[in-house]
Amino acid sequence: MAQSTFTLPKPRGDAAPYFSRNQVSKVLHQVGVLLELDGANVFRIRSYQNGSRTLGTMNQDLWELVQTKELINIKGIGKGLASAISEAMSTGLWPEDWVRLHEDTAPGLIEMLGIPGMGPKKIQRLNQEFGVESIAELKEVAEDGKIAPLSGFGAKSQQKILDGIELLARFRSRRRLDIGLMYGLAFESRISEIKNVKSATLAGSARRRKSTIGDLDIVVSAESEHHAQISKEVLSLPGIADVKGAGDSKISLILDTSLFMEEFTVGHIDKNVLDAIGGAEYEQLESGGTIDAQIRIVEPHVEPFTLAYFTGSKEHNIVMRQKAIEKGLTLSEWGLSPQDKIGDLKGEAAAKFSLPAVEESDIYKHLGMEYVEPELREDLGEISAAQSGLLPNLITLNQIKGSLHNHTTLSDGEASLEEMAHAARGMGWEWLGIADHSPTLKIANGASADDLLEQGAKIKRYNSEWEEQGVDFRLIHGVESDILAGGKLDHPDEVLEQLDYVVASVHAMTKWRARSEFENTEEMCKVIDHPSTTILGHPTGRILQGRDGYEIDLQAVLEHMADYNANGKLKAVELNASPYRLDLDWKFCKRAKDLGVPVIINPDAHSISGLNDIRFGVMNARKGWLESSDVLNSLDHNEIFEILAK
Ligand code: DGT
Ligand code: CA
Ligand code: ZN
Repeated sequence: MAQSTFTLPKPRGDAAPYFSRNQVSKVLHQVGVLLELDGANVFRIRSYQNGSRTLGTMNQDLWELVQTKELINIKGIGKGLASAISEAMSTGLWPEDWVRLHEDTAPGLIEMLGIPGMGPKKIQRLNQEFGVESIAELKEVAEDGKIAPLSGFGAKSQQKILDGIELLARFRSRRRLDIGLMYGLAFESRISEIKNVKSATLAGSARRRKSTIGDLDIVVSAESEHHAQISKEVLSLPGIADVKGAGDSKISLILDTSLFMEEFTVGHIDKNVLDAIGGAEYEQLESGGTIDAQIRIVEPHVEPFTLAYFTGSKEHNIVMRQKAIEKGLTLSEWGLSPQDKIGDLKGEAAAKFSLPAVEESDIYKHLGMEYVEPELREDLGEISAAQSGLLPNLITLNQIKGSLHNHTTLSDGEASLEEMAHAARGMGWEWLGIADHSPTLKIANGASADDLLEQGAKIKRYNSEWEEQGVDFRLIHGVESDILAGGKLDHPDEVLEQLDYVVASVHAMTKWRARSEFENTEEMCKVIDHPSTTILGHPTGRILQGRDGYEIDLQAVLEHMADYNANGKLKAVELNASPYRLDLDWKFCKRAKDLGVPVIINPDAHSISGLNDIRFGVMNARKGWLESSDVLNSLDHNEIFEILAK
């Protein structure tokens, strides 16, 4: 969390002004918080808060105000503050009491600021009452029920603290792919713009498109004489909350949301998902979030090896090294060298004898393999496939021609049918399936049968207009039917029969999560048996960083669906592309493919921008070995109508 990284900025350059207005404003804010944690006088705290706000929003040049001694006349900045600021900017030294506050405050108290709903005042009080100095200690007193009796707290607020601690822990360990990529690509592009940088590439789990990201790994290529300069410039980029270690070839950082050019906001989240992921406090967590980043700077001839190494996975690397050994070679992050030439030499020294590589594919070539796309590097059969030329030809975003699970204002979507269709056409799609919620799902404003059928009539009208005009675009009419008790679908059969397709989804999560795997699997198979069910929506109900799905034997469900497909009846499984879900998990994509169960990648869009989530679905599908022929999205509009009719 940004709040956990309270440090005083180091002076920049070797002449005044040593600090920027933003840095000073941030420090004043920090001092205000630290004073509050320390239980200081309210007026003193307020003077720092006001000072920080004033600097943050003013238009004048702060350094000029310091030089002309006019800072003192600015409303919101007291005498003492004005002189402390002037001193710091002129000398590069922060006032001693500020330094002491930063050094003396227990880091655990600062960490507690990251717990949703916890502010400095509450933390100070709890610290004073119980002597708690870490989140672990705070958790203990809350679990012992000691917070509830305190005046101003109560049982509810005690529970909220416990929930917040859990949320923070879950949130901190890993970040979702969309968030990881957002930080990773933004930082990658900032580094690429630094002078003398040949390339900067996001590696690690983000490049492999894992559903969640631990930390970011970025590999930078440049001639060695520029490494020191580049390292220095990386350290002065915006968005760095803290530096954990820095040299000419390795930098370890913590990034926060100030990295982004535009103000950080989270887009539309449907209510279901929001509840699972932390409710109203979620946005606070996300905008105060941080992510660790490791940067390596290497010479251009080494870069392909370093990139391959830091792309991983560790498991893939291990097998790659074994394959190298079988060929009398040693593979490392520095090179691929013949064992008989290197003798006892190791690492960088051994790599002097490396076979050449201009790009990663050369490494695979040297080892007698096809190039392995980063998404596949998980040691799940990709290496033997690469040796025998049997790697899949992975699906790409531009092969997507439509999707089948999207919402409009008829249920809980933000955009009308027309707006959604327009947006889909703008993305180059040939068709868009609309599947609004069914009546049972009240929180999602599920549509009545009458309204649903009216929507269908409208869609038919649009389609015939487009056909007449020769427009290559169609709307397809479905529903997202809630799965009801006993494996039944919402809406009477005669209504469902009038639709082009039905996405069957579980939303009664509490009930499904309380049940055994056996019961859930049975019920799911019953839903599949319903003649109207075409697509199984978000098959496990998981919300990444939010909640686990219900227990289910997904393999058994897929096998059940496979029987239908083998007999010419379409039963497709959804890969819900929302980055909060990515459900079907990539590991099951390959299983569906092997069983002959078609996959449909669905953004589950609740807004126009939600359609763009399709790209996360494609990433996940690629990671799961899917080719264009494995997904329904690659069909043209005639073909999709044809297959849905089965
Ligand atoms: P993450 O950060 O947990 O989401 O996952 P990764 O895959 O990004 O893992 P990370 O950041 O620990 O390391 C980046 C890559 O560096 C990893 O994918 C493979 C490589 N690597 C790291 N440690 C080792 C190791 O001990 N052995 C091998 N062979 N490779 C390693
Ligand atoms: Ca990583
Ligand atoms: Zn939906």
